[in-house]
Amino acid sequence: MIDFYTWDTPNGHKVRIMLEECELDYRVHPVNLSLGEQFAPKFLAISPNNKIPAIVDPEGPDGEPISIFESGAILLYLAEKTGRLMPHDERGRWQVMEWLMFQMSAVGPMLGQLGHFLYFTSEPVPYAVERYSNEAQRLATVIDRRLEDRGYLTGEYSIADVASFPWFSRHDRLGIDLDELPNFRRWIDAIAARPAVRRGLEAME
Ligand SMILES: N[C@@H](CCC(=O)N[C@@H](CS)C(=O)NCC(=O)O)C(=O)O
Repeated sequence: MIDFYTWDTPNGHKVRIMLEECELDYRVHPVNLSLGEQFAPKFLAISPNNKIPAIVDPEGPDGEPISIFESGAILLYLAEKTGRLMPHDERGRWQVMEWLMFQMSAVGPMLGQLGHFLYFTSEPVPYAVERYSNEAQRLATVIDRRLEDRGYLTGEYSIADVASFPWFSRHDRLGIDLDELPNFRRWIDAIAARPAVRRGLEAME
């Protein structure tokens, strides 16, 4: 049984979707970010950056317990553990790496900042909203272009899609305009229809 430390946010949803896709047994430990529970010393021991998500797998690769933080690392770990949502050929694996790193370095940070400046500042900051809105729209266009001739980011559904979906599924809330992005829309709808994804997005409490 994997211990899963999370909260209802896109980074938490990525891992929960993956746990559901892999049909792994897991126990949810809510880390209430509004109450600052991410700063508790006990949580810091498994997540040195004080952020969700994190997991503890009692059966690590050597049979000993292992804890992992950073959602990208957790997705890779679970893909390797189960042999799921990661291609078995080397070229395919590198494509997944590219699009996973694209999510971790661009999609998460930029859409995260946009959400912050849209919903969490005490007073409006128009420059920041404009900057991150433009970047979010640009990133969605990158995805749309990538999907012109394929159903998923690397052909087959993989952890690259699992990583980006929970961020982009919030396109309405983030004001991303889908009018010119038919491939992006098709991709969002296809992933949202997966039963494991629906379970992974259920509210925790
Ligand atoms: N790069 C990290 C980002 C994790 C992250 O930003 N988590 C947010 C929630 S989505 C968090 O725990 N925020 C709490 C805080 O910043 O105090 C990952 O992908 O796991």
